[in-house]
Amino acid sequence: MFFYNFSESDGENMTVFVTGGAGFIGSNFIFYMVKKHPDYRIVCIDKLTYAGNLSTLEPVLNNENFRFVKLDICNREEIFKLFEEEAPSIVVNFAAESHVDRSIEDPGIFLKTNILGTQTLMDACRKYGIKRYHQVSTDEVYGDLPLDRPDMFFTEETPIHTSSPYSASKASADLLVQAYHRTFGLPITISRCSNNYGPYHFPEKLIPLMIANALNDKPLPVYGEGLNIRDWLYVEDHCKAIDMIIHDGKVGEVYNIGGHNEKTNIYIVKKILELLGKSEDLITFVTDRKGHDLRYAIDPAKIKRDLGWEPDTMFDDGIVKTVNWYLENREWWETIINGEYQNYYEKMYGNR
Ligand code: NAD
Ligand code: TDX
Repeated sequence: MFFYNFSESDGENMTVFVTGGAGFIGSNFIFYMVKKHPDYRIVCIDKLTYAGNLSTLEPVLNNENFRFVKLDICNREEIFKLFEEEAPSIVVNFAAESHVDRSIEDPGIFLKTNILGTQTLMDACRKYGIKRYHQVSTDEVYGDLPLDRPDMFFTEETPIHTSSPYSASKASADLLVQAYHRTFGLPITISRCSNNYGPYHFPEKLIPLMIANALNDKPLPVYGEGLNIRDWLYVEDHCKAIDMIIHDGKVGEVYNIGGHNEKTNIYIVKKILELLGKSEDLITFVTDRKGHDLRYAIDPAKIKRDLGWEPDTMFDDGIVKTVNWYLENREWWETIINGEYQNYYEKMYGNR
């Protein structure tokens, strides 16, 4: 096992593995990195599950500093081969099963990809050497906050306390990442981000689902009374934070990422209808999610203080940009909702 020191000056020799790069945040991160660090070699590893879309990466597919490899992060033999071939300096692990509702239906694949996939990547990092392994985690590992305590926020010291099989799998991975740092000295960092939104967000998640349904004049299924609160971050701000952490973050540390943009779900749904000029009659209250977390809210003081990160886009601007993106890129999401997604939708919402 060997590790080496990081310095920005060896940019030309820098190879970054981005796992899950054909998904929502991973693809946005690849676009961000290609623009910000054109001399870096980016290798995207993605299994192309239902949530992965190779067409999303079309703008960079022919870039000479970019390579796409269709591969499961749990495939130890092939992952090790790829590390040997490409000798990455940095690994940023986005690859995951990411939808809470699916984890309630079928937890198994969440444990496999999110925990064992993380282990496989870190074992390869140990064997072939790495400057940084970065784990993209979530604020959901902290559980939830009460609705009537707006003074409470998640800090990096908040105890792990999970609610869904998804968040339990992400928390397990975080613990494993910290164990590999303590036991094997692996140079890791972890970021825990709040809810992202923006371009290429898969239309099973709240914001893109509501935009797509509104545009198709279909009912907008709001869980419970729509009073649960999420802390929304425009995806590019998340990408900017990860770029800062992998370059300047302190090895072994956890960084929370969020921008104080707390909104109730019903506020968001009404805002989308308003922006699209659609009637609130489309709102349909449906059976609540099992174990539904009440409120997430991040305290980003640490990343602000240590790395100077701040979000550039506040919710009221970000939601306008997002709605416009879905209006201008109908083909991207219509292709998705015309396929296997129909079966998913019927199963999840048919009798709700
Ligand atoms: P996503 O579901 O849109 O994309 C996941 C990607 O991972 C897909 O391209 C999929 O094909 C790929 N993938 C899944 N299993 C794989 C495997 N076994 N091997 C290789 N590739 C695999 O997810 P997202 O919303 O972009 O989330 C990315 C990461 O960020 C996840 O780790 C998630 O937990 C975390 N996160 C997401 C949010 C959010 O609001 N979306 C917030 C905080 C953290
Ligand atoms: O149809 C819906 N109706 C509804 O009311 C859907 C899909 C969601 N909701 C509610 C549930 C949540 O309170 O909207 C809120 C947001 O739901 P999701 O978009 O499913 O996101 P969430 O469960 O908050 O998890 C997201 O943020 C943290 C990501 O999917 C995770 O990957 C990330 O870790």
